[in-house]
Amino acid sequence: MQYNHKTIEKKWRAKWAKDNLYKTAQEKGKKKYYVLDMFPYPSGEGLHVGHPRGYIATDVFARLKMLQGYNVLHPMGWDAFGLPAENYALKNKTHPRKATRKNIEIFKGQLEKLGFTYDWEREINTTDPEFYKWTQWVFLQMFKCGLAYESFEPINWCPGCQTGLANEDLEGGKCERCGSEIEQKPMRQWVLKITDYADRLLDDIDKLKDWDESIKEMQKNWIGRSFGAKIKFFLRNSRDSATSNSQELEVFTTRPDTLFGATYFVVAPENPLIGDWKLEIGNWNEVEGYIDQAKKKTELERTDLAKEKTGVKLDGVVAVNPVNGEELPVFVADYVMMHYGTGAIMAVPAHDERDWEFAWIMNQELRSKNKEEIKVKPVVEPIWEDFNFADVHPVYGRHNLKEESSKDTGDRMIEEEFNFVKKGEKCFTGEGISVNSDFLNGLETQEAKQKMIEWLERNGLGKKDVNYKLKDWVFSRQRYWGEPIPIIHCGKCGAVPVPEKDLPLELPEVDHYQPTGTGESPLAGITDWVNTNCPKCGGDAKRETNTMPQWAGSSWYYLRFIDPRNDQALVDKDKEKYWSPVDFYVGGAEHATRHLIYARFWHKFLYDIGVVNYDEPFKRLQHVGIILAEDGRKMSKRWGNVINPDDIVEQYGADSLRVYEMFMGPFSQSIAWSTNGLVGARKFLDRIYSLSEAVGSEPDKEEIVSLLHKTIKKVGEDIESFKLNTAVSALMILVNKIFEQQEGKISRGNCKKLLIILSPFAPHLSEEIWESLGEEKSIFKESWPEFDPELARDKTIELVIQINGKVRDKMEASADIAEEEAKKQALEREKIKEWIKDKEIVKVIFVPGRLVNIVIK
Ligand code: ANZ
Ligand code: ZN
Repeated sequence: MQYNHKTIEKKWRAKWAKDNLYKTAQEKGKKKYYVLDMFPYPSGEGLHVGHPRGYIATDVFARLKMLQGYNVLHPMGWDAFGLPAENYALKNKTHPRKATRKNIEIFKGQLEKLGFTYDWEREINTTDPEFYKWTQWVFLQMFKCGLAYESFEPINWCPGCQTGLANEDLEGGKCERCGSEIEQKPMRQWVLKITDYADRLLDDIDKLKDWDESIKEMQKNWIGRSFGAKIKFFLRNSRDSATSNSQELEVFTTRPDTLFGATYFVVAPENPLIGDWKLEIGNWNEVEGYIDQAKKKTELERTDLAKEKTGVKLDGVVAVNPVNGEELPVFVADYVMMHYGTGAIMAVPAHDERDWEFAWIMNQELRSKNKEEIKVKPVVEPIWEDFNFADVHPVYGRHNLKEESSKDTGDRMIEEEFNFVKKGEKCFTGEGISVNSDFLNGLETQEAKQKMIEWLERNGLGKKDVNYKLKDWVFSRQRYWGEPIPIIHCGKCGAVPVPEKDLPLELPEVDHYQPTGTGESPLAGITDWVNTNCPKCGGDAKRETNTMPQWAGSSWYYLRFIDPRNDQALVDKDKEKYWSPVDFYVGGAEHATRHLIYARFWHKFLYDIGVVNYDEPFKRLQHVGIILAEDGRKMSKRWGNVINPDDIVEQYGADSLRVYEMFMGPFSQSIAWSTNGLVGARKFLDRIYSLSEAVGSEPDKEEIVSLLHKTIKKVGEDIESFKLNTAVSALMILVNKIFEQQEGKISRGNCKKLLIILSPFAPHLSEEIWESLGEEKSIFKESWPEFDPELARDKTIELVIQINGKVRDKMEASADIAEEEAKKQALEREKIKEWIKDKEIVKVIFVPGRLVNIVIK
């Protein structure tokens, strides 16, 4: 029997809105729950069925929490500044504001059809001056605390988007948006000192117990902290060491214990110091040619381990190793990056694989020219007990691993590797015992590092140091569609903040919002906006014309949902205290290192200045897998495989879409759309509808009652742990059982329970049936049903575990445990593992209800 989704769904959405069912208010004494989606960019293409997957899941979750008696905050808004919105507007020749407004309307219309619990009175939009007033306010506080500064360093410039970009905006050296090769361009820019927070951002990751491990790992790597030392080398003219001046140059190393093994020295091609030595360098033309070549390479090409290393020796210059006075040849090579460490390195080919490769390649050339080769000097010997294959560099050696592995196996091979390493015939990057290193000899690596640092510090030749991969956040864009940076430049007073009372500093209207490409934003052309007076001295001054990047508003928006219309403060303190932190945050994994690092940074800053009371913004984090098209490709206009949720809602109903998207597979996995699956979801709902027509007073069979209680327990627990697919499947199993055992009839009391646990997934249909049972209040005013633990308990049995037919262990298992699960559990038991040790498992046999037998060799 089919239900009419069109009339039912429309009716309930109107009623919920009229009754203000989802209006959220602070209620003293009621437990709060804040569940949030990463808010969307309203792009011009509208939503496809992949977008709502996360929104549906948080909605199911929010409804569970409502039914459990929580005061739930589940808001929605728009992240509408930034390049995508602006590029869309440029392409369609409309003003970005107009385009944005229209896109929001489309998005909102699409979302509204899906029956979400959003309180639209809390809707926010990052491009609304009442919102970005506070984005600007945060910037000003950072400026006052010395965390926002102007810099003139070369930055990433995208010739396609015609703007500077942050490191986070690149993907393999290309613009993440348009794919253009990134250039390094020196220009004035605003930078946020996120590196001041690097340690806290890193160390506090361990507090985030309910975050995906993978995302935490990505953040750790992005911050990339390395402990080591800075060491002073001296560069001087090799011909006339007595008279030439020597120049100090520092290197950063994570292995100060290998200082005695440094056999050459490298400077990055961009290092300005090379120019200072122009007169001393005998082969200047060659060096200059190399530097020009290096400029054309992308960062990825330069750092790729698989690419052959290149470089040129600086004839006439040597570097003096501070620990033993040895003179080392100096090279310029592009595997050394200017913006990491100090832009120069001490090279230890015996223990660093990049240096090893470089020396290997360079020596072939030097040999052919009859010049002195780079030495390889082993200074760390491996310890046999800890020796690990992975610490031996496999390529560029006299002994190639591939050849050997065909001849030798096992221990012999390891022993041979060990001996190669000892002789310095292969690169060894592991830790061990210092050798050939004077006062470090005999020490283990950790101790040797320590001792070398002490020696350097005592002699004023270096010190302990930390380095981060994370760079300060380049925060200005030379584009129109962003928050104006609230700074005024005065000839006398320098950069002066716009007074807080003048916020918001509104984005002015311009005739041309196309990027200028000159490194200035289109705002620079509006002279009557640019020219202003200095707030400090009253003299002539000019406004900053750069705008903020699209990541600004999203760095704090979740706080504004708590108190969206406050014009006195970013957020009211009491309200913040009640609702913060976000209990559960759901969104795409692509935000792991950008949005989520930026937001944690801003939040910690707001914590430090007393705006928020908790130092991490998001308690639990879950990432959502992508929905691919039925053909297995990404949904895209380009492939013509986009499915619009509007069409699905029209044909099958919103509840079917909701149930299907939750059922289609584990939430964090990417998965292809299937129309068959959708039809299945609709059939399931039709069955429930017909069930409701057969509600009676006859009591249900014991088996059904017990299964109902199990299902109540399972659905609640599964939603809580975001196993939404198995929650739906449990509901399906229950409904099937009712048809099988009771011909689709069910008692009134149990039908009500079934409807409540179904309602988070299919809210419209559940409300409709609920009402047809004579209920007057909304089903969402009910409580989540309790289950009887006795009835919900799985019947358990004892399974015997045998090894080669002999009983070795026993375990409790549910009576209907699946074969795979039984085998897995048996093999994971400590006792059994002890019996098996490293013996080969031939097969595992399962006899349901009785035993698992493991056959080993
Ligand atoms: C000598 C040495 C010996 C190194 C050794 C390693 C092993 P992470 O861990 O990524 O921080 N390095 C330093 N600055 C560099 C730059 N600007 N471009 C390229 N490489 C640079 O890496 C730190 C190590 O990377 C440093 O430690 C340095 O090489 C290299 F057995 O110094 B090491
Ligand atoms: Zn001034």
